[in-house]
Amino acid sequence: MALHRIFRAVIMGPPGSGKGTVSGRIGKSFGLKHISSGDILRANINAKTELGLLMKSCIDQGRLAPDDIMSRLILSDLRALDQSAWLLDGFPRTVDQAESLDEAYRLDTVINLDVPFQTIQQRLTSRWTHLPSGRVYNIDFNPPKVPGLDDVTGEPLVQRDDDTPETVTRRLKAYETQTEPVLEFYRSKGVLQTFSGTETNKIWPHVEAFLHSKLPSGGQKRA
Ligand code: G5P
Ligand code: MG
Repeated sequence: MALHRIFRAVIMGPPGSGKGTVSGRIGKSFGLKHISSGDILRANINAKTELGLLMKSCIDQGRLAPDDIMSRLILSDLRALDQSAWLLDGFPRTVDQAESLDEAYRLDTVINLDVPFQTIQQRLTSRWTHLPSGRVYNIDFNPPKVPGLDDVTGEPLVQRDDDTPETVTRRLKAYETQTEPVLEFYRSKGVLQTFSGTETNKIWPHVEAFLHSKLPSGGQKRA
């Protein structure tokens, strides 16, 4: 890869596989800008924007938002980023969305977190989120320093409305039927890199080593 090219990557994996957690580490180590479609939607819901009001019931029920809305939203955010290297989390989630992204950008890699469904269910019901930043905690895995408060800002943490056991089951079903085909889309393009495991701390060193091989120069780091 030419060193001057802007690095563009996607992170995929079922709900709760650790996309947000791993993206935070990638952001810190490699300076890629983390764009999470779920965080963007939740920020809109929180701010009661027209989009947020429209999407709330969809998300709360564990269903995917419509492709045309999501593609327009994310592609316009990416255009605004201009020359920054980025990591997309939660988009694309359907083959239709993957095709829209493909028309606009060439990806350097797609990191796929392959975590068994059995591992996931319990993680999500004990997740706490700082909505403004998207930082995630877990009562067992990475608890906040002060219970209920974000480590960085001290603001309150909340539980996501779609982290109930029934909704998590629906989200996993949507992943199986609508998102898994996207893995094949990227496999056929030769950019899919899969990391399997049940613990983020064991998966992370492999992701880190892989990205070091793709981004060898410190000059590639972006703040
Ligand atoms: P999101 O926001 O994209 P999901 O469902 O894809 O949501 P989610 O739930 O955000 O994914 P994640 O980011 O993969 O999960 O995982 P995470 O938050 O890092 O980790 C989950 C929990 O496990 C955390 O508490 C973390 O601390 C803990 N954890 C991590 N690693 C470990 C470990 O090793 N051990 C343990 N014990 N715990 C660990 O999308 C939400 C909704 O928005 C809509 C859809 O309705 C979607 O359902 N949406 C879209 N709709 C259409 N198209 C799109 N492109 C859309 N994007 C979003
Ligand atoms: Mg997430």
